[in-house]
Amino acid sequence: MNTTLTTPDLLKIQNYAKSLGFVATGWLNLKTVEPEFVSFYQNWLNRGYQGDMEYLVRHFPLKQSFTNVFSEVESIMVLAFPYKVFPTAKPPFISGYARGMDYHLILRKKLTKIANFITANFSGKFKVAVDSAPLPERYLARLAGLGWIGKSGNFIVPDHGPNVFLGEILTNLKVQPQNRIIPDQCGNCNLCLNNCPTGAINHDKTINTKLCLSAYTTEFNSLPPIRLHQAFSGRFFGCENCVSFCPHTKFQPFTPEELTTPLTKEEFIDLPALKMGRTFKNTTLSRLSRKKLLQNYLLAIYSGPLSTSQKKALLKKFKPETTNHQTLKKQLLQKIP
Ligand code: B12
Ligand code: SF4
Ligand code: SF4
Repeated sequence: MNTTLTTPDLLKIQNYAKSLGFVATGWLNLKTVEPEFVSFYQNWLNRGYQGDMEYLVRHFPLKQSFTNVFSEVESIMVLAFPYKVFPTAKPPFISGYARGMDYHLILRKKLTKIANFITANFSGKFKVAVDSAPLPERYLARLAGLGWIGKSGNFIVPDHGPNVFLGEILTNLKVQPQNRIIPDQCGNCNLCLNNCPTGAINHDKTINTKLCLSAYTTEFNSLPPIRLHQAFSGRFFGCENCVSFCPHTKFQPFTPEELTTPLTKEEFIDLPALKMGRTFKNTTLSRLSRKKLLQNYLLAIYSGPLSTSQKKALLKKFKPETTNHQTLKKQLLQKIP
């Protein structure tokens, strides 16, 4: 018979997680998703809104049962970890979530610490997950009572905001049911919809990723349609208007050490000559290939604040390394007077 964690046990684990910096935690004793979620997600895929992210189609059947991630799963602890964002985008813009060390590495380490704490105190086996496992993380976070899903699709933790990462610990321990749902607090606010630079946010809280600048700078290899070029406005990695305009977002200043990853303006301009492997080592940006980063570079140079002659000179000097670079260089130069 597996151990059943009681409310005081969960509180002890929650306190430990808070000591490691997590701002919200909750538990679920579910093994599968509800049928309503399956049709909602299928409908999103049917509209082709996953764009280049074909892996989402492959992951969809796996997402429906959490036993696909951990065969012995009885309960899931869901956790939210805060990240800092900028109030405004300044080129070359790198989203707050991607500044500093790769969050997947940081969170995985912290989740493993908590899992070890659980095992030491209550026994049990576990599997930790952040982002890339086939789990519907926002769905789980809502059911675990951490917060609500905003109109932007972002998951919002009350008193903290949408600027949180989500992570999970799947265990073979049973938990007393918690039944905690936080009501939606968006009300009449539409700031995310009104400030999305491309109108990528649908009215059912989903994203059309074929219009999303975050998708084009972090996930897609294909080129954005020409009509979106200017909207990049100097973005190099990620976009977070739907996070930074949210009134629930808590802003905290970055310390100088935390700002070491982002490039200076001068380094950025010289990016093709930089040793990227060394510059971006262990950071979220290291998840992208040099080819992809150079594609982002061209768009950021074109749409950023440099003078027309500087842009023209940099684009002309750029030596394409892929056919995408070639096409993009041509498209962008054609649009500069
Ligand atoms: C693919 C992906 C993307 C894509 C698509 C995003 C999207 N909105 O669909 C792109 C590249 C655009 C993206 C961008 C970003 N992402 Co992203 N992304 C993912 C990933 C890998 C899968 C998301 C997915 O399946 N999308 C499809 C939609 C339909 O599902 P969903 O977004 O998960 O959630 C919907 C359903 O769950 C549904 N739902 C929830 N409960 C219920 C219940 C019922 C009954 C029903 C019917 C529906 C329902 O409502 C949600 C909103 O539509 C997750 C990690 C994961 N494994 O889940 C991270 C994740 C969602 N991303 C994250 C982050 C941080 C971001 C960015 C902020 C990064 C940035 N600054 O550039 C932006 C935010 C853009 C936005 N508004 O969503 C965080 C989210 C944190 C948060 N607080 O919400 C996650 C969870 C990663 C992590 N582990 O922290 N992302
Ligand atoms: S990340 Fe940017 S482009 Fe994508 S939905 Fe949010 S505001 Fe719109
Ligand atoms: S900006 Fe407003 S509408 Fe959008 S998620 Fe935040 S509170 Fe909700």
